[in-house]
Amino acid sequence: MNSSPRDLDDPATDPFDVAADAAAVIAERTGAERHDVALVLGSGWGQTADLIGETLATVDNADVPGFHQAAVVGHTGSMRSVAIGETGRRALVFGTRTHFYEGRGVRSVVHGVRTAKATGCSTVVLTNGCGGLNPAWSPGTPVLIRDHINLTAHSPIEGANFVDLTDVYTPRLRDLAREVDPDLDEGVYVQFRGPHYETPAEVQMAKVIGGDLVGMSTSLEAIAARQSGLDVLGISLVTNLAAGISDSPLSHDEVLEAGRLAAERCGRLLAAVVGRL
Ligand code: 8IG
Repeated sequence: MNSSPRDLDDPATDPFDVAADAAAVIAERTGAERHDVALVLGSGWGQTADLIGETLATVDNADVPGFHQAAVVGHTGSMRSVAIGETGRRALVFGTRTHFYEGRGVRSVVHGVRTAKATGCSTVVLTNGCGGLNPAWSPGTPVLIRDHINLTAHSPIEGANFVDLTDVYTPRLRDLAREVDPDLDEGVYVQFRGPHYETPAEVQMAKVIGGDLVGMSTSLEAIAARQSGLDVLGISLVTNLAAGISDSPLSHDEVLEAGRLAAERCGRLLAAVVGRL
């Protein structure tokens, strides 16, 4: 490999070259020439990939160009190559993501998605933990992402490159998820910068502009995925009611607990969807 790895933050670096470097390391370490689907596990989703199939290799993020250790408690700073049942296909499971609020720049935020494409994936499943605006969504409810509103004021796309976002969250994949779990609701995900949660007034704003879910990830990654020609499935786990929707204050412990409670439903959903892609 390169003795001096390319620096993703250097404007002179092409981020797609770093993704290609990362994919080469992943292929070498996992023994898999290609992967077919990538999953990004957000808050509350940590254990949910276990039902997809057997883990054949685990690679530390620190060993892969452009990747970083986990910044969030409950996330895992490694990626796994998982056999998708008996299909002979492979899933690349990212145990954590880089969030925009970490200040590493938007290239780092979308590096996993670009690396997924470079390993051969045609689909990425983006999961997250988020706040819900619909009081009927009790903590632990998974919700399909139908569309998003990106309030970060940033884009992962560089230059005059006008990527169409009409169907960011591939309709066929949403149909597939609903076949697996007919009770799944859909919603519009609003990405805030964070890392603070919203004020109740900001949550009301999200509602007025058409949002159903509030979080700190996913939108930028989904945009980069569409630029790369990947199909996208987005699933949020409502881990808490958004600020002001219920009377109680928000805590990360509540987030982790909701994840534990929802792990079985979410795990079955992921395994079934990935098995049928
Ligand atoms: I987990 O209520 C989780 N992540 N912005 N708001 C935002 N992000 C979140 C929330 C939330 N819950």
